[in-house]
Formats: sequence, structure tokens, C-alpha cells
Amino acid sequence: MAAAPGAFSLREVLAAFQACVTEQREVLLGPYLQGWRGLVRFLNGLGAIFSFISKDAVTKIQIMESYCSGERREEYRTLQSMVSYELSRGLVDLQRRSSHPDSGCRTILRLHRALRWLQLFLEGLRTARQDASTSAICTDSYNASLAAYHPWVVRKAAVVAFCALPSRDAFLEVMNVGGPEEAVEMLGDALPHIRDVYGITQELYEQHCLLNLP
Ligand code: 1PZ
Repeated sequence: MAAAPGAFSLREVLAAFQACVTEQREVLLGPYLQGWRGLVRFLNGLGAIFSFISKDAVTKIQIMESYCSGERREEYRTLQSMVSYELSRGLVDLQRRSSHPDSGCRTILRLHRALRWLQLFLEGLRTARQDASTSAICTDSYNASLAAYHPWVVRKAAVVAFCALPSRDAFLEVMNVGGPEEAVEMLGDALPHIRDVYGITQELYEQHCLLNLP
């Protein structure tokens, strides 16, 4: 499963997460969503079996993009401004989904939980032995993160899809960063930024009691 010549590289995608964090430690939604767009594109390249996952991610990215380009786009420049805007205007359903089923806060929370999976998965990939199974790494990181928020049927479908993942070396190859060593090095550079974005978001959501939004 070699990377197609001219295919885009996961290096730029992961760099978007680096561009998210400002000097004031705010998270810019523009590069955050751009990073997610690139991940979805990469996921689609892995095969049609992953399309139920990428469809859901695309829906969420689109919801956020419409806020970010809408009338109130200034309020959606950063995660911090979004949280204070939506909370102060009562635009977030806190108990059950009703009048504001697709708030920015609940939508980002879903991507945020998936970012934790991504962090664990890439970390696993980076540190695993050469002959390690990508699907095992993926299943372990999923079970340690996102699985807790998914119903049984989604968990089953996810684990079946993971079986279609290529071997570790082939996976590093389709990332299109260079040889396996280069890919591992790139992951080592990119992961601290993903961890940083995750940590800032987690703290912000904790402060405002947003971690369990319906
Ligand atoms: C390389 C292998 C990719 C594995 C991706 C691991 C994530 C598996 C997630 C499977 C769930 C997809 C079905 C949709 C579930 C939704 O119910 C939930 C909750 O949203 P709600 O229903 O509350 O509106 N959606 C999510 O949890 C967001 C999932 C986003 C996954 C993005 C993955 C990006 C992968 C990048 C690959 C490098």
C-alpha cells in the first residue's frame, strides 16, 4: 500500500495543530478545523470501510465551519471566545439536546475526544516495534479513549474497520513523509503540539463544566 506519487503528506496536516496555539495559549479554530479536514482526507484515502467514521467527522467540521464563516464569525475565532460567547448567550444545551442541538461547544467536544484517540494512536505507532500490528495499536487507543462515549454497535463497527488497517510500515509509508524513520521523527515533532491543543481544550472545558455535554 504505497503512497500515491503527489499525494499530500500528513506532515502538513499535523503542522496545522501546531499553528493552532497562540502566544496567549488560545486555540485558533481556523487551523484546528483545517487539521481535521486533512485528517479526514487522509482517512478517506485508507479505504471506503472508514467512510462511516469520516462522514461523522465531516458533519462536525461543517457545523463548525458554518459558525466560523457566519455572521458571528468573530466570536468563533478561538475556542475560548466561542465558549464564552455561547455560554453567555445560553446557546449550549447543558442537560439534553433540545433547542441548541448543534452548539459549537458540544460539536468541538466530539472532535476533542477524537483528538485524544489520535494522540494515543500516533504515540503508539511511533513507539511500536516495526512488526507491530496497526489495528492492535488503533484498537488499544480507541478502547482507552473514544470507546467510552460510543454505543455498542459503533464500537463493534469501529473495531471491524480497524482490521482493514495496513501494517505499521505500510501505514507510515502512506503518511507520505518519507521512510519509516522520517515518519517516526515527524511524529515525535508533531505530537507535543497535539498534546498541547488537547490539554488546553481539556482545561477550558473542565473549568466551564462542559466535558459531558449531551
Ligand atoms: C486510522 C484509523 C481511523 C480510526 C478512527 C478512530 C475513531 C473511530 C470513531 C468511530 C465513530 C464514528 C461514528 C460516529 C459516532 C458519533 O456518534 C460520535 C458522537 O457524535 P454524536 O453522535 O454525539 O453527534 N462521533 C465521534 O465520536 C466523532 C468521531 C470522529 C472521528 C474522527 C477520526 C479521524 C481519523 C483520523 C485518521 C488519521
